[in-house]
Amino acid sequence: MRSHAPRQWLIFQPAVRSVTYVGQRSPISLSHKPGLDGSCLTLAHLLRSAPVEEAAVTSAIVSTGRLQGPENREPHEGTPPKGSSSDAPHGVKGLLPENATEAATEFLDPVQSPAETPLRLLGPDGRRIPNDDFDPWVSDITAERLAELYEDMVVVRRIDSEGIALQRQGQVGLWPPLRGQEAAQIGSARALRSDDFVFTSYRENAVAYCRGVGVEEMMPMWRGTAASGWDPYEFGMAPPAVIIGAQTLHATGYAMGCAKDGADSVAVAYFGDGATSQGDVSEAMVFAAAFRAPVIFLCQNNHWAISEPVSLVARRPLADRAPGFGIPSIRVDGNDVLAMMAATRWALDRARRGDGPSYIEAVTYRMGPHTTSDDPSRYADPAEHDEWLQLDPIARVERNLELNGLHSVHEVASRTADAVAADLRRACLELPDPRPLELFDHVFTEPTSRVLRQRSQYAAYLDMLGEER
Ligand SMILES: Cc1ncc(C[n+]2csc(CCOP(=O)(O)OP(=O)(O)O)c2C)c(N)n1
Ligand SMILES: [Mg+2]
Repeated sequence: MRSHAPRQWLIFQPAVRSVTYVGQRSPISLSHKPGLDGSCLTLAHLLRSAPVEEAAVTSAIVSTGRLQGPENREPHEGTPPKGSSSDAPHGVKGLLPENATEAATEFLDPVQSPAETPLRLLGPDGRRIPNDDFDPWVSDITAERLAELYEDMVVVRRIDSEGIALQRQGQVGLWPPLRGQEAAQIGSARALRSDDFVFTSYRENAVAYCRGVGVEEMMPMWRGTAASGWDPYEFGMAPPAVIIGAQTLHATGYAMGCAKDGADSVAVAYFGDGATSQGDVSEAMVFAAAFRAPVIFLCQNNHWAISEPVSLVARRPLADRAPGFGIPSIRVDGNDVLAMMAATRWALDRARRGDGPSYIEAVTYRMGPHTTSDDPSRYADPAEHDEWLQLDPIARVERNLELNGLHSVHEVASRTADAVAADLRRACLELPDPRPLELFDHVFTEPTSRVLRQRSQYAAYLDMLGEER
C-alpha cells in the first residue's frame, strides 16, 4: 500500500472543452475547440461509449434511451400546491423541435422576485416559518423525516472532515470541502427520483452520497486512482466536472434527450456562483429556455470563486439573471434544508409537467478553503465566517428537533457518521494503484494519433526510469 499521495495527474484529462450529452446510448453533440484545454473527468467517462473524432464539430442532437436506475429509492415529492397537476403523469413528449418556437416566445413569471429575501422555512433559531406557497411542498416532512435529513447532513460533514484529514495525511491529492453547504446539497438531492440525473461540479460529495454513491466509489478520483469512481448510470449522476460550468451544458443536453424520449425524468445541474461568469452557463440557459428542457439550474452561491468574492461578478442577485433567459428563478436560504427541498420539488414539478427549466440560487457560504490547496486567511475576512456560523445548516435543524422533543438525534447521527468515516478511510487506503499508462485509456473511445503519441512518449519515459508501466 502506498504511504504517499498517488499520481494526482490521473484526474486531469486533456483538451475537450464542451459537450452536449443527450441520452444513454446516444451519439453526442460535441463542440471541440482545439487549443482550449481543461480537465475533463466527465468526458473521459461519458465518451467511452460514443465515437468522437478529435476536432469534430457537430451540432446534431440525437437521443435514445431512458435511464434505468435503482428502483427502490423513490422519495415522496411533497404535496403540490392547489392547481398543480404534478400528481398526474407528466409526459413531456414532443418538445423538440416542433414547439421550440412556442417555448422560446412564452414569457415565464418568476415565482419570487429574485431580489427579495431568500425563501426560508426554518429559521436559524430552529423555528418553522410558515409559507403558504412552499409549505405544501414539504408537507410530508415530519419531525422523524427531518431527523433523517439531519443525519444526512451530519454524515456528509463527517465525510468531509475525513476527506480533509486524508489529504493532510498524504492519502489523497486534493479535497474540496463542502462545510456549510450541507443543506443546499442534501435538501435538493433528497428531493430527486432515482431516474433523475445530476451533473455536478467537484464539491458535491453530499449529492453523491444522496444518490447512493458509496464511500469506496467516492474516493478513487480524489486519490487519483481513476478518472471516475462510479458508474454514472447506476446512480444517475455524472462524474464530477472540473471544467467550471461545463456540466450545465451536459445537463441541458441530457434534459432535452429526456423530453425527446417522452420521459419525465429531470436533469439537475449543480454549479457555483463563479461558474455563472462562464459562457457555458449562459449557453446552457439559452438552450434550456428555447427548448423548454426539463432541467434545474442549481446555483450554490457560496460567496467565493476560489479567492474572488461573488460581489465582484454579481451586482444583483444571481437568480436575477435567469428571468432574462426566460427561466423562472428563486433565491433560497441555502442553509435551510427544508426550503431547499421545497424549492427543488417546485422546480421538479415544473419540469415534469413540461414547463421547462427553473433556476434556484441557494444562498450559502463556503465555511472552509476552496480546496485543501487553498488558504482563505489570505483573502477572506474572518468576521464574515463568524457571521455565517450563526446560520449553520445543521445547528438549526437540531434546534428544531429539540423543540419537537427529539433530543438524542445528535448522538445517533454522530455514531452513524463515525462509522461511515471509518469505512471511507478504509476504502480509500485499500484502493489499488492504477497502472500509469491507464491514464490514456479513456480520453477518447478510439485513441487519436495525438493521444497515442503522448502515450508512447510517456511509456519511454517510464522505461527510462525503470518504472512499471
Ligand atoms: C473553465 C475553467 N476555468 C477556470 C477553472 C479554475 N477554477 C477552478 S475552481 C474555480 C472557481 C469556481 O467557483 P464557483 O463556481 O463559485 O464554485 P465553488 O468552487 O465555489 O464551489 C476556478 C475558476 C476551471 N477549473 N475551469
Ligand atoms: Mg463559489
